[in-house]
Amino acid sequence: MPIELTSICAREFPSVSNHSPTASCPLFEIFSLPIVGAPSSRFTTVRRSWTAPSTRFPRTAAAEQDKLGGLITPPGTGFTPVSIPFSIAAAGAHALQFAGTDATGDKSTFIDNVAIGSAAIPNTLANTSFEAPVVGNGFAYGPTGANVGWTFASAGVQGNGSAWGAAVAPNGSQTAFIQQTGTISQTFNLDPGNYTLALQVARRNYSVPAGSAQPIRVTIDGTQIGSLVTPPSTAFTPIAIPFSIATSGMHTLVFTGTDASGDKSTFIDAVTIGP
Ligand SMILES: [Ca+2]
Repeated sequence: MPIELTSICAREFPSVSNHSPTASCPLFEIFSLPIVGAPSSRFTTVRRSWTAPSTRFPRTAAAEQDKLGGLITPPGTGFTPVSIPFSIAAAGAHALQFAGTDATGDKSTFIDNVAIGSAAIPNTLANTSFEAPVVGNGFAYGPTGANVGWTFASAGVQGNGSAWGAAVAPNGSQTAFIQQTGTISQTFNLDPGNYTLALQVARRNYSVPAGSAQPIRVTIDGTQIGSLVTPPSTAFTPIAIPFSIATSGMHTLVFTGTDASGDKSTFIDAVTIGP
């Protein structure tokens, strides 16, 4: 999410070559902007090549990140990327401020290309065995929270011995379930390349009509990969689907039930993405 900073001094000093502090534009140049829900930030910073009173003085300037790591001191007059992880505990508006810290002489720091990204996007699939949250021999529709990773709709997690009557989980003691046209999705980073998605599926013993299965559509970034996955039995069966990724960055894997008739559910466990 790119953010445009507004300098309170830029309007008065369009040319920075002769910039010097005044009452209306103090030595400490302060930028502020609202942030909403932002786990990490990146920006570039650079020190100004012109300093006062003379070049014999340390040619450094710094902007302080309040509670966001240490002082940022530009190492040179070339722009240098800076990345500072942080977390936000409460929803709503938040203020980010860059402030100079050295009142001696005349030193300035340039800042550009401020960006705030989410560290919540994992580099690999999370909770691939659906062991979180721990539900024991129970189940949970649409669980959320730490380590859950997936987003569930008309779907969730169930444990061995639950009322869902699933076969024993092939990995760990819990599996996912998708009921009717429910979905399970997760967004993660993946580099371009050829991959194989592996998972294990089983149909629920109870179904309406009896003996029917819930076919699952698997998509990456909205495009179906492989054929519909129809569990052949109530026992878990391994499935492998090759797919390729063309662009780096975030990608979204979705499992979707496709049959809204009756009441049919599919269990999923042991999801992996490998070469
Ligand atoms: Ca499992």
